[in-house]
Amino acid sequence: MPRTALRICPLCEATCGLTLTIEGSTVTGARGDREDVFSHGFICPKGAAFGALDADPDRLRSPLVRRDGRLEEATWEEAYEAIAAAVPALVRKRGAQSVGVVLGNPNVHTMAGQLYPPLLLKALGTRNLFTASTLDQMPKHVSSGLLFGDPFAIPVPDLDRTDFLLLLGANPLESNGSLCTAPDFPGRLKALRARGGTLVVVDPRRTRTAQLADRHLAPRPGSDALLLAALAHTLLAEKLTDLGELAEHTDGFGELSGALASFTPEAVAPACDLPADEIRDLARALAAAPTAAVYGRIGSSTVAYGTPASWLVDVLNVLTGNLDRPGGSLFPLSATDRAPRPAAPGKGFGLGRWRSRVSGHPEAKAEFPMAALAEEIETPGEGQIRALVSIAANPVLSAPDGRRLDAALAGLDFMISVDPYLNETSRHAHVVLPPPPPSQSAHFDFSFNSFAIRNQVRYSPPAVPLEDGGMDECEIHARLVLAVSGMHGTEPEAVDDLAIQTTLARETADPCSPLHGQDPARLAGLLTGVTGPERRLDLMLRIGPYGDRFGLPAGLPGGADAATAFRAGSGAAMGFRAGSGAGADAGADSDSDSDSDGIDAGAGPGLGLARLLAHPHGIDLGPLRPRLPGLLKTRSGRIELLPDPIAAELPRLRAALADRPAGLVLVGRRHLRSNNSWLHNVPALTGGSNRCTLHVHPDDAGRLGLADGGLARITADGGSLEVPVEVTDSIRAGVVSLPHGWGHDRSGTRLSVASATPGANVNQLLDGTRLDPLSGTAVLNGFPVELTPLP
Ligand SMILES: Nc1nc2c(c(=O)[nH]1)N[C@H]1C(S)=C(S)[C@@H](COP(=O)(O)OP(=O)(O)OC[C@H]3O[C@@H](n4cnc5c(=O)[nH]c(N)nc54)[C@H](O)[C@@H]3O)O[C@H]1N2
Ligand SMILES: Nc1nc2c(c(=O)[nH]1)N[C@H]1C(S)=C(S)[C@@H](COP(=O)(O)OP(=O)(O)OC[C@H]3O[C@@H](n4cnc5c(=O)[nH]c(N)nc54)[C@H](O)[C@@H]3O)O[C@H]1N2
Ligand code: SF4
Ligand SMILES: [Mo]
Repeated sequence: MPRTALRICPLCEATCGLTLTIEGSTVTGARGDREDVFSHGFICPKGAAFGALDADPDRLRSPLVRRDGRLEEATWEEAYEAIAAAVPALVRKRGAQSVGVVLGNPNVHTMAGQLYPPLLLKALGTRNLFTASTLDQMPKHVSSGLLFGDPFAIPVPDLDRTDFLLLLGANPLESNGSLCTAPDFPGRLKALRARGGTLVVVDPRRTRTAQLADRHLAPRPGSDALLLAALAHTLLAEKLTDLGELAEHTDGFGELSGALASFTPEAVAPACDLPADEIRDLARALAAAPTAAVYGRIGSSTVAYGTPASWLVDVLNVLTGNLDRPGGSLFPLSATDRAPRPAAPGKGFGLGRWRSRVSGHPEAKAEFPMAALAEEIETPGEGQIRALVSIAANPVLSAPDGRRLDAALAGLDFMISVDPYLNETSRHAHVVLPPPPPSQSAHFDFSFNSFAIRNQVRYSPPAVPLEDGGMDECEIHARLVLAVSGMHGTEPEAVDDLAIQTTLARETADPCSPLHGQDPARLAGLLTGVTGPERRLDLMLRIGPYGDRFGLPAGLPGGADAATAFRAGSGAAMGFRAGSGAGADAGADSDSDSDSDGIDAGAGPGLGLARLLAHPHGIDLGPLRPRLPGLLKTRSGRIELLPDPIAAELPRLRAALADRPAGLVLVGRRHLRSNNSWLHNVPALTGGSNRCTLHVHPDDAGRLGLADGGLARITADGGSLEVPVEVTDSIRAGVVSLPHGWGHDRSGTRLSVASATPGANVNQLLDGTRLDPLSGTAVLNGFPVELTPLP
C-alpha cells in the first residue's frame, strides 16, 4: 500500500512543502502539500521530479576510495581511515593552510551543510575557504556588512504587501527566487499586479518575469550600478527622499548627494543605453509609490560593479523610507536566528582582514574568491593548498576556467568530495563520501528561513528510512570533522555534543540571555531529538526568538520583542499559550535567578523540536516586522549609508560612465527545469527549451551571418566554445546569453544521462581574472565575447 510523507523540497530557495507518495522505500510521486503553512500546495516541475531524482541509478550508494589511481567502491570505515591517514599528517607537515575547503550551493539546502562546515573549518584552522558565494551573492553580504554591520542582515522585498517592486537581474519565474524565499513567486507577482501594484523589471532579456511587468527596462549588462546611482541621484536632486523613521538611525545621508553627484540620468544614459527621461521617470514613480521595494539578484551581483549595485539597492530602500517597513524591504526573523538583543553598537564588519597568498585578494566574510582556487593549488610555496575538502560543489563547471581547475585538482596530494555523484569535480577525489537520497534525510531550512518573506518554521524528518549501507549526511560530516582532527574512531555524537556545549556555555554566560546563570549540563539534558542534529535543532529553536527558553523567564527587552510581536500576530490565532510551551519538550522548572525586568515570564510561543514535530505542515510565525535598530551591528549602531570601502569604489564606478562596449557581451540564464550543474542527469527534467543554446538577437545574427539552429564559435578571455545558436528577439541587441552548469563531456564521471547531452561550459570563456574587487565575486554576466559562424 502506498503511503505518504511530507518533505520540504531542497531543490531551490522556495522551500515548497511536498507530499511524497512512497511505495516500499521508493518515492513514486510528489505533489504540493496544500496544508503547508508557507507554500500552500505550490510545486514546480523540479519538485514534481523529486522521485526521479531520488532514485537516480547513477547516485553513488557507497563510498569510493582511490587505489592505484582508480576510484573503487569501499566501506565507510576504509574511506574514513584513508582520510585519517592523510589529512592530519599533511597538516603536521605543511601547516593548516595546506588544506583548502570548497563549499557548494547545496550546503544551504541540507541540514548537514549548515551544521557542520563551521566545525570542520574550526578543526582544520585553515583560511583557504572558497564557496559558491563568490559566484553569487557575496556582493550582497559585503554591502549588508558595511551598511548594517552584519553580512547576513539582508532585507527581503515584502512581496505580499508592497505596492511597487523594482526587480533587477532576477528571473524568479525560472529561478523561483533567490535571497527572497517565496514559494510561488510567480503567483505573488501576479497578485501584486492584481491588487493594483506595479512591477518594474530590469533585465537585458525579455524574460518570463519581464513579460509580467508593467515596465521592462533592458539596459546594457553590467550597468545596474550606474542606473541605480542615477535613480538615487534623482531622488536626492529632486528632494524626493523621505527617510521617515530611518532618519534617526542613519549616518551618512548628508554626504550621499556629493558622492553621487556625477551620476545624473544624462550621465549614465549612454553607458546603460537607456533614455535619461525613463530613468528619471522611474525614480519619481519609485518615490511616489505608497510602499516600494528594490530588489536585485544575480544579474546585478555577478557583475563588475556587483558590490556598488548591491549597496545602491538598499540605499534606494533607505532613501524612500521603505527599508524595514511593511510593504518595503524587511529583515526576516527566523526561528533559529539568534534571539534579538537590545540595540547596541556592534563590532562592525571587517573586510580584507587578510589576503589570499598568490594574488592578494582580500577576504570577504572569511572567504577567498572561488575564481582564485586554482592558483592557490598550483602555486608552490608556504601555504600552498595540497589537500582539498569539497562539499556539495562542482566548481569545475560552476566557476571560471574549469579546465585550469581540472588540472589543478588532478595535481592535489589528497582530495575529499562529499557528493552523491561522480561528476566533473568529484572524479578528482581520493575519497568520495556520498550522502543518501533526499527522501532519506531530515530537512530544516536554517538558511532560507532567514530570507523568507514570511516568518515560518517547518521540519521534515526523513521520509524513508536510511537504506542499508547508507550513512546520513550529518553523520558523514561529523565523522569527517573527527577524521581530519585526528580523532577518527570517536563516536560522531561527540561532535554534536561539543557544539551543544559550546552554545550553552555562551548562552549561560550571556547576561542578555534568558539562560544566563543556568547549569549548561542540566539544560543539555533537557534537549529532545533522536539524533545529534535534531538535538542541536531543538537547542537552536528553544533559545531562538520564538523559543520556549526551557521555560525560563525572558531575558532583556530585546529578547522579548519577537515574542511580543508574535503574540500580537498569528501566535494567538494558533492557540499558543503564553508560557513555557507544551510540557512535552521541557519540564523545566522556573527556579531561574536570571534578571526579569517585568516582561512576562516565558512570553514566547514556546518553540522547540517537539512542538515543531507536532505541526508537520509547519508553524506560521506571521508577516515580517520592523527590526531596526536592534539588528544593527555597525560600530556606530546606525545604518552607515556611505561606508568608506564603498566611497573608495565610486571613482571606479565613475570611470564606468565612459564604458561603451563596442562588441557583444554575454549574460547567463536559468531554466525552470535546471539547477546549476547537477540536474541534467534526470530524464524528466531534460529536453524542451532546457538546452544549452546561445541566444542571439536577430540583428546580431543577421550582421554576423548566424542562422537559427546553426553553430557558432564564441570566444572570450578564457577560451572558446562551439555552441548551437538560437535566434530570438527576447534578448536585446548587442547581448548574447548562454546558460551555465553544462559541459558534461569529461571522462571518468558517472552521469549517464547528462553526458549524453553534455552542452558547453560557459565558464570556460572566463579566465578567472574578472572580479568585483570588494567581494571577490566572479564577473559571470556582462563580459565581452566574439562570435563567428561555423559551418
Ligand atoms: N556562468 C555562470 N556560472 C555560475 C552561475 C551563473 O549564473 N552563471 N551561478 C553561480 C551560482 S549562483 C551558484 S550558487 C553556483 C553553484 O555552483 P556549485 O556550488 O558548484 O553548485 P552546483 O553546480 O549546484 O553543484 C552542486 C554539487 O553538489 C552535489 N549535491 C547535490 N545534492 C547534494 C547533497 O544533498 N549533499 C551533497 N553533499 N552534495 C550534493 C551535486 O552532485 C553537485 O556536485 O554556480 C555559479 N556559477
Ligand atoms: N530553475 C532553476 N532555479 C534556480 C537555479 C537554477 O540553476 N535553476 N539556481 C538557484 C541559484 S543557485 C540562484 S543564486 C538563483 C538565482 O536566481 P536569479 O537571480 O533569479 O537568477 P537568474 O534566473 O539567472 O536571473 C538573472 C537574470 O539577470 C539577467 N542579467 C544578466 N546580466 C544582467 C545585468 O547586467 N543587469 C540586469 N539587470 N540583469 C542582468 C539575466 O538575463 C537573467 O534573466 O536561482 C536559484 N534557482
Ligand atoms: S519551486 Fe523550488 S522548492 Fe518549490 S518545488 Fe520547485 S524546486 Fe522545489
Ligand atoms: Mo546561487
